[in-house]
Amino acid sequence: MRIDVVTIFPGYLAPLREALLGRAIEAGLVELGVHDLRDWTHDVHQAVDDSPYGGGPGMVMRPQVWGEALDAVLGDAPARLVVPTPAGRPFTQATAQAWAGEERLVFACGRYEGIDQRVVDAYAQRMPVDEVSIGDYVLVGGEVAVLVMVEAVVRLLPGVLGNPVSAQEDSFSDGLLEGPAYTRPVSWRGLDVPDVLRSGNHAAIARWRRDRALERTAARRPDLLDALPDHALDRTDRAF
Ligand code: 6GU
Repeated sequence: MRIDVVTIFPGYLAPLREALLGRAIEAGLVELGVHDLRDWTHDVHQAVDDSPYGGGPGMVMRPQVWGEALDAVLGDAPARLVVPTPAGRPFTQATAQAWAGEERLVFACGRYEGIDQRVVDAYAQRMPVDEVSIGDYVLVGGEVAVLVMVEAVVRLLPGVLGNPVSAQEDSFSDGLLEGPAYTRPVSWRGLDVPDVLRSGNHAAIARWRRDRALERTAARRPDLLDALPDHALDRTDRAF
């Protein structure tokens, strides 16, 4: 997969080259390009924003500079364009799974009050464009959202995680939150590992884990339980 990010703060994306993502790049599983939007300005001040038509606070990013930048970064290869914005559709695990199947993702990070809408409208005429939000809170710009989304996507690519079963058993992949996990020692600060996990009874362990996942989901994310299709719950599940 090829990932490009256009931003006025390229340094913000440095963590993409660390740890799991850095190894995916070194292993050739992901190619990453980070581009400074100001490289496509022509004025001495390298201005990327201007005041909004209709008035109001804040600044809007100018369409011409974004157009030149995206034309250059996109080239002719097919790609999906992603514009992070708190006004976007929610980014979810399902979005990450869908994007993990793409050849190429290009992220356009806006700052200030956003990017002139005509940029999205123009590119949407020739390629898939997603305006997405990572949650119901407001960030200063799209850069941190890109870190979140790229990490969620790249860990799903074949060969990136040491153990592919971890991606299959994630919270959300079965629509439930994951339950608690334990390791040695058996007793710590007076708290013991649940006996069932040391019983060797695999059916009992699976049942216990499922019950804890259901219990936690009911307590923390009742919306997820309500959204489960009927066939996702068995008869023993229905107590929760
Ligand atoms: Cl994608 N961008 C910004 N600026 N704020 C956000 C967001 C994105 N998602 C949630 N808040």
